[in-house]
Amino acid sequence: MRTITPEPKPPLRLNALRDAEGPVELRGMVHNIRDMGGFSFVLLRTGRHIVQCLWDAARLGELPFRESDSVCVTGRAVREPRAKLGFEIHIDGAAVLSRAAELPPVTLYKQNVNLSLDSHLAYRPVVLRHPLVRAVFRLQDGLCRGFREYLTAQDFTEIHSPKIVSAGAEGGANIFKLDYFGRRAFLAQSPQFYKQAMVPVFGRVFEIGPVFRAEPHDTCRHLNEYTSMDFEMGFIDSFRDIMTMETAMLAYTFGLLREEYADVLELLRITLPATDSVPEIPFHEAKETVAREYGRPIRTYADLEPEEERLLGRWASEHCGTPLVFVTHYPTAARPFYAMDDPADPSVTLSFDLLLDGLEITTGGQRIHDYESQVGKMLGLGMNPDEFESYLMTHRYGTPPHGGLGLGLERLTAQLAGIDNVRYAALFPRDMHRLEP
Ligand code: AMO
Repeated sequence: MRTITPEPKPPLRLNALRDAEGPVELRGMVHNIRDMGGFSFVLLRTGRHIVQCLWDAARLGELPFRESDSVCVTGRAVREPRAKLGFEIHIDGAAVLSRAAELPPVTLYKQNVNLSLDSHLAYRPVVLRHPLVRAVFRLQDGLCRGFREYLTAQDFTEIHSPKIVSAGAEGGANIFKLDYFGRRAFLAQSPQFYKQAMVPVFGRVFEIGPVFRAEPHDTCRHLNEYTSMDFEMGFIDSFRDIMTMETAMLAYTFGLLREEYADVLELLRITLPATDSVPEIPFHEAKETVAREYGRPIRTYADLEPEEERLLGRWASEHCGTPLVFVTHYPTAARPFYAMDDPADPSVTLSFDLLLDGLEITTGGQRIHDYESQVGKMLGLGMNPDEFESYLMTHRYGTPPHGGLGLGLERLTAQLAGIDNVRYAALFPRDMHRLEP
């Protein structure tokens, strides 16, 4: 009888290779071959690195592989200061593990990807292999890890809420409808109802998951499916507890990136924002500051316009030494029915957005926890509380003062990496025109 023992092959670590003496074995994909006449430089792409190898044709004969093949090479690691990693592998032998049927349609070994948005996304499965492109998703890996590790350490419990739902949580028309065995259903716009329902269960919860927005917005900021990083916490004293938690989470995450993703930060030329004192500015004051500082007339008090957000980012960088800025007290009319109004001025809510470099990356705030108040606000908005019976169980059967936030993973990634279109920060973006690849 065969059995499986839990001892996987250890992942290939660069240091082990670098310090190797004697034979080394390396599996990877042929990234590029440069014929130097007599010998060739073979760049092997592993899951983390591009390793320079040397193929001596006089000794080994013709190359048995070509670009994009998967190979296993054996050889010796030799110190070589001119190689990017500080060493190279002198190949003694190679086995082809898998052959590509065709050469890639895009060059993956040039410094930059010079493709139009359409071609880039059409060839996405291949373009993602480019070192600069895949670095964006290593960054994303670090961001999710930071969020998860920090919140777990703060006693948050990770949850997974349904994405097929019977009612929208965020209001508005931007919701995908679905035929669910003959009944009307929707794709979740956010885990809002469920994370609130979990506060009386665990006190603190978080979720990293897909959400769906049917917004017909063909902009650089909107996706129709994105990854929402949400948390919700009970027994708060104020909505500022949420802002403090987010700032601390970001500080932790940026520390993790500095420690474990330094190669990614370098490749993408990322300077991480300062998090030691993030400014906070109320909505109306934010509008007036932008108007005063940059001469942009206020056109509406309904919401912040994208240009105002951009200028506010500039203001934070110029005056506060960080591209991060919290805008607080959004107008009640601009926030969903679950937002708590400010008792001191019910025309505004105890809510906030966090902007990074002039783009909203987070929305959050305190929620209504009192049953009568929540039903009252729904009625005031012309909603039928009967349609939200299961959501209202949270309030009816008791829930502590609580609040939380939703952070858009792709927007955060794009802003940190200086990417001007959020599509490039989604592996396989879904927008109005793209369902493939
Ligand atoms: P909101 O709708 O503001 O709030 O979304 C929260 C964050 O999600 C990101 N985001 C988007 N990213 C890409 N494409 C989109 N179409 C898109 N829409 C939103 C943004 C935004 O800040 N339930 C609340 C959050 C909460 O209060 O807990 C919510 O979903 O980064």
